[in-house]
Amino acid sequence: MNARFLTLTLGGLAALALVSSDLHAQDGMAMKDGMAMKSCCSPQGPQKKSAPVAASQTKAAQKVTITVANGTYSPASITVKVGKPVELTFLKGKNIGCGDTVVFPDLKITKELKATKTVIAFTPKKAGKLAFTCSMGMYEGSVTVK
Ligand SMILES: [Cu+2]
Repeated sequence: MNARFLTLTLGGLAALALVSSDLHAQDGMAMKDGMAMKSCCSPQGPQKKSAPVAASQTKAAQKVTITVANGTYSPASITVKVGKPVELTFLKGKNIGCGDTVVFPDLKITKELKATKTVIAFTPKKAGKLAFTCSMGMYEGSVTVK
């Protein structure tokens, strides 16, 4: 009798374990879907190509403020002059997703954006194009150095 009871109990536990692992799998799926919805890298429609914005020149630096929202940088394309300090101020907009980290691969700069504003400063040493992206490398903006 006891052995039979034990077998039944074990069977019950195994069934429970199966049910609960099923539930976990579903939880995982649901979470993944939720993240995909929020991800800046999920399709958001075509990214608008806007004209490059020239940095505003002060004596000490050349400055641009960039807002990150809904999978895009505004402006996404910036022009600066070579050899003069650049100050890019990043602001967090809506639906920022993984855009809350800005990466400049060529400059080896990775910065998590603060709630208020985040300044990324560097001095371009040569003409060319410096890309910047979200943490997953999919949102893209660029600084053209002339
Ligand atoms: Cu991304």
